[in-house]
Amino acid sequence: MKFTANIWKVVFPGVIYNSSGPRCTTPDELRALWESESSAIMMKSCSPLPREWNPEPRYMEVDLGSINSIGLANHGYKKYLEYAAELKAEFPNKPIVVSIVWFSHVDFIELVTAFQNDENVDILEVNLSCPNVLGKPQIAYDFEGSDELLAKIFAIPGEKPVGLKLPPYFDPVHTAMMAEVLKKYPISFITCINSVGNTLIIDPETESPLIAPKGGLGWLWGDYVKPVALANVRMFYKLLWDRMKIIGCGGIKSWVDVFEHLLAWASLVQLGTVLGKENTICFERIQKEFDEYMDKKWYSDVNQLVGNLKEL
Ligand code: RRO
Repeated sequence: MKFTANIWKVVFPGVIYNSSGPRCTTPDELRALWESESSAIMMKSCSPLPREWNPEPRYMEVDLGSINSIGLANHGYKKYLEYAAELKAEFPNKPIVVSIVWFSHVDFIELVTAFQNDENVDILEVNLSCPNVLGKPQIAYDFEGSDELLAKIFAIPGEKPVGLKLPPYFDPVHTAMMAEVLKKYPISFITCINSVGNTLIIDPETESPLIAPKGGLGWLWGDYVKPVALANVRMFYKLLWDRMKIIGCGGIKSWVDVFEHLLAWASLVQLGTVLGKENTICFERIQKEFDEYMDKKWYSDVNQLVGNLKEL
């Protein structure tokens, strides 16, 4: 049995799709996602103008995940409007989700307005957790700044669901402070979590960091971050369960990770590192494994599962 999901009126044919991460930047990569079992097409976070990739090596896989400093490389939002039109014409049944990054309030307003007015885009995910203006914290770690920005974003007219990609919070007090801000706006969903930032992996053979940019400091994904992601899904569930959905992201590479994220309260999940490692075949594999397990457990409705973690 395959569960479906929805975010407002947008229906997802399954609960598993890609994160704004590996393999979703170029038209070929997006086409491959359309042709896969991914239940939506999430595009790479985009900015007003195209941005170049950071110097290589900028993305490295290790046994327990991956580290990246891609540098918000993307083709600029106007190209993603074009890609959305091409793909939607050919494959109308999968939701198209755009991801928007922040440099200034003006940029965000331009992009949100353009995507809200575009007929091919279904959902907007605003990335509040990317490195932004030099010397300032990530916007989602600045609660007052997030509030000001969200007031502007949610003043923009539009029918499409708008959600937020959040960084991990490591202190429940911070999670609660952010939840108070989020409660003020008609946010459709939050995606928990973006990568764990500013980490360092060293290769003892070469005595060097694995990646080149920023002296080797990069963003961590994969097995390393799953417990952090689950804790964030669960903490926000307790604060926001009656207001918005949560999309789980972090360390999902098999059916059991999907299962755990849903138990914590995710309604949908996104795949990142595993998509980088296995390519789009991972959707078919994980979906099949997950469906089989659901049948084995006699679950027939996703709501029998979502949020039903049996706390001790
Ligand atoms: O492009 C990146 O370096 C990047 C982004 Br925008 C993000 O949101 N998360 C990440 O791990 N890398």
